[in-house]
Amino acid sequence: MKLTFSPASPFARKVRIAAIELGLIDKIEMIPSTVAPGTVNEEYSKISPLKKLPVLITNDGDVILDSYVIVEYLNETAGGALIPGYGRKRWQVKTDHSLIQGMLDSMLLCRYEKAVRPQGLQWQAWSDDHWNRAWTGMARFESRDDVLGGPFDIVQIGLVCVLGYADYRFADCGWRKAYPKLDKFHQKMLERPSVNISVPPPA
Ligand SMILES: N[C@@H](CCC(=O)N[C@@H](CS)C(=O)NCC(=O)O)C(=O)O
Repeated sequence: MKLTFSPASPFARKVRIAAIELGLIDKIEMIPSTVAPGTVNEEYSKISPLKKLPVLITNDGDVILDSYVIVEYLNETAGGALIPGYGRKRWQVKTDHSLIQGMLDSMLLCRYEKAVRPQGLQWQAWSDDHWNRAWTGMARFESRDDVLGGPFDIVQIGLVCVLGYADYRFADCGWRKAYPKLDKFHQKMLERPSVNISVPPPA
């Protein structure tokens, strides 16, 4: 299998953590890839018209996207327990993960607004609104003892990617002070080699 990724991507980090935990990491060739919003990037668009990473290419040559679907594929391949297979718990995990996915999307939009959009075209209220979505999402998980102390699954993995991305791109946002339970959770998660090894490198 092949995975397009960048060390900075929280979505790719989610897949990398899952692959390590599922014992599949050695079966995946990592393909460092560059995505550049606002550019044509024809080469990457041959892999996926959405021009987003990560993308998994299976041994049969099938292309799998996005990060949730890739984790689901790896989980099924390994017979893992990162996503419950049925019942109420399954829909709760999928919904919690959707919230995390939306938080990451919003954080990325904030990042692109500053780093990619030309000055003068930037829209502060829009950026503030997206940051607020991520921030209030963190507040939601701060009160979710069942997630913070629950089984290791795609929600815990996704949450650690949110917090790692906050450290990486929004270092001054003060999430640790605002959300002490998330801080404790994050510290505990960093004890896992899969989480520790995938921390984004200094920018
Ligand atoms: N829903 C996608 C989101 C992936 C995503 O937004 N990846 C970012 C990198 S962290 C990207 O490729 N951005 C390029 C772009 O939006 O043009 C997933 O879960 O895989």
